[in-house]
Amino acid sequence: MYGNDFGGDQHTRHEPDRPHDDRAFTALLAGEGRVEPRDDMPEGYRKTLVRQIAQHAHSEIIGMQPEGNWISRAPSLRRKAILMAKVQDEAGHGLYLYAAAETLGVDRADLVDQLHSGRQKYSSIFNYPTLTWADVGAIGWLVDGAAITNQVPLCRCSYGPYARAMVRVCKEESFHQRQGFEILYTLSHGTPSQKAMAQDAVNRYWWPSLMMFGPPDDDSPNSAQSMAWGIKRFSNDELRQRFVDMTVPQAQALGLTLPDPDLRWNDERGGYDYGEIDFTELFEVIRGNGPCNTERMAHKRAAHQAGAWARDAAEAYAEKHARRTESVA
Ligand code: FAQ
Repeated sequence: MYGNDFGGDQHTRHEPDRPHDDRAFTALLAGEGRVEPRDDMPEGYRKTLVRQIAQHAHSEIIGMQPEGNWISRAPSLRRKAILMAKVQDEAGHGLYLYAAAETLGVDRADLVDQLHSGRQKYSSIFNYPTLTWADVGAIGWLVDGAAITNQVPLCRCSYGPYARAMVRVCKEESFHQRQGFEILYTLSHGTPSQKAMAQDAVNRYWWPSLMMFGPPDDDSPNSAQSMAWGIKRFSNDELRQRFVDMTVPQAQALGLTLPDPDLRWNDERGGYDYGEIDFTELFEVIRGNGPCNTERMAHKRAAHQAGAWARDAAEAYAEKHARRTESVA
C-alpha cells in the first residue's frame, strides 16, 4: 500500500510498462488528493517538481552564507547562539528538500552538480551582501517573511513529500522571522546610529525581497501549469501582495519606513499599492550578475570539495555496515 493523508485509494500505481493514465491523475488532483512517490504522474509534473524542489533546496544551502558571514561577529553570545541555530536550520531545510526531490527518482549528488555547473538556479536574494549586523535582522524579518508567505501555501502542494517537508520548514521559518524582527526592534529602539543602521538594512533588502516571489504573472512561464497541477496554489503577484500587506504594519511597529514613496493603502482593493519593481535587476541577478553571485558559487564549490573526505568516509562506513549485515545474514 502507498496510502496518503487524502484518500490513498484513488491512487494509480506507476507500472513501468503501462502508459501514463492522465484521467486518473486529473481526478486525483481534482479531489485534492496527494500524489505520492510511486504513483503514476505525467513526466512534466515530475520534472517541474524536481526543478522547483531542487532550486528550493539549493536556496536553503546557499542561503546559509550571507548570515553565516556574521556568526563570528554577532554582537553577543546570545545573538551568536541564536544565529548558529538559525543557520543550522537552513542546512536542515536543504536536506529535507533534497530528500523530497530524491523521491522523484533523482540523485542528490546530481542535483548538486547541476547547481555547481550553473544548470540549476537558487534564489536571487542570496546574491546580496550582508554589510552590517542589521542585515541579519533584515534577512530574518523580510527574507524569512517572504519565504513563509511563499511556503505556507506549499504545505498544500499536490506532491505529498514536498508538502509534508514544508510543514516543518514553515514552523522553523516563523521562528526565524521573529528573531529578525526582534533584532531590528532592538536596533530601532537603540542609539540613533543603531536605528540608522536598521533603516539602511531595510532600505537595501526591501526591493530584493519583493523580487523573491519571481517575475510578474504575465511574465512567469511556469505559473499557469504549476497552478493547474496544484504545485503552486497562488500566483507570484498574489503572494507578493500578501507579503506587502503583512509587512507594512510590521514596519510601523518597528518604527522603520519602507523605501517606497508609492506605498499606500488602497481602500477599494483592500490592499497596499506599491511602486514599480525593477524586474531587470531580478533577471540580471538570476543570470549571474548580482553583487555576490560569483562569491557565493565559489564558496559553495570550495566547501563541497573540502567536504569530499566526509562523504567518502560516510560511504565507506555504510559499505562496511552493509557487508557486516550481509555476513551475519
Ligand atoms: N530567484 O515561471 P516562474 C528561503 C526563475 S528559500 C531565482 O515564475 P516558478 C529560506 C524560475 O526558477 C527561497 N530564480 O517560475 C531562507 C524560472 O526559471 P526556470 C527559495 C527565480 O518556478 C531564508 C524563471 O525564473 N524559495 O528564502 C526567482 O513558477 C533565509 C521563471 O519564473 C523557493 O524556492 C528568484 N527569486 O516560480 C534561507 C520556494 N524567481 O526554473 C536562508 C519554492 C523566479 O524555468 C535564509 N519555489 N525564478 O529556469 C517557488 O515557489 C517558485 O519556484 C518561485 C518561482 C516562486 C521561486
